[in-house]
Amino acid sequence: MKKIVISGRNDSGKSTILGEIYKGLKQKNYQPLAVGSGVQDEKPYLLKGIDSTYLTLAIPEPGHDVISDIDRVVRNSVNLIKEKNSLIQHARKALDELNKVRSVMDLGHLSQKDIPPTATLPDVVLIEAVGINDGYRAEETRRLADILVTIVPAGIKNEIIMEQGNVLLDEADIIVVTKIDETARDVATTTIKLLQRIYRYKPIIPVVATQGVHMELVFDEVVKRLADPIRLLDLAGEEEPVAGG
Ligand SMILES: Nc1nc2c(ncn2[C@@H]2O[C@H](COP(=O)(O)OP(=O)(O)OP(=O)(O)O)[C@@H](O)[C@H]2O)c(=O)[nH]1
Ligand SMILES: [Mg+2]
Repeated sequence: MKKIVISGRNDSGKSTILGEIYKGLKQKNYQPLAVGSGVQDEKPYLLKGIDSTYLTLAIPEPGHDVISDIDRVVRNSVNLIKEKNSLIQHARKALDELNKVRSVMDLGHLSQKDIPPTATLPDVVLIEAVGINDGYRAEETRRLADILVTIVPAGIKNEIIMEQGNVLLDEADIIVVTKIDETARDVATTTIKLLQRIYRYKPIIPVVATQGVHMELVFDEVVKRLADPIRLLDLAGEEEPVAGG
């Protein structure tokens, strides 16, 4: 399963963006599993409509941005969903059996509708990093991510962006600039221009995450990276007619 990691400073808007990306991926028929890094993340996730089945918290040790054994957390969550599904399937079978007995005894059928449907298994993981207050240097977060989305609040000090060793900016796949609605226009413009000057070839997307403004641009970049290029190549090959005889 591919891991999308949302990194960035404290209070930069990571949970809000994660919730938005979750919604966007659901609409594109993915089923993400959301992994928060602290109790403060739970409420924004639920507000964004993340189903509690697909929500888990994994709190890193102090000084760390993400937990080291995230794979275990993901495996546990998937196993829980599988167990629940298996209970549901058993309940359905049991009710079928009971209804057979009731039918022999001329009693009415009991309805299956009170048994919940089984849950789809997740196919992509969305992880929120802690955002320790020292800028964008958490290398473990970069290593963990298949797709790294780094969040920069529009009002951030320029010196922080220009610090050396900001791996989470230097190696971000997508940079999202948040809170442009509550930042003075000239300040936001300066931040965006500075990022564009340093990271010429990266997507740098200004958004108002709380209102979903420009979030579709973020989904497009994420989905583009989720699609497996090898598989796409194969498909392209199948469609091409073979030239000559
Ligand atoms: N005006 C405005 N507020 C935003 C935006 N994005 C997030 N916020 C607000 O900023 C606050 C922090 O947002 P979160 O998404 O919780 O930020 P976070 O980075 O997950 O915070 P921590 O996990 O606590 O580090 C909340 O009150 C959000 O409603 C935005 O684009 N515009
Ligand atoms: Mg958060």
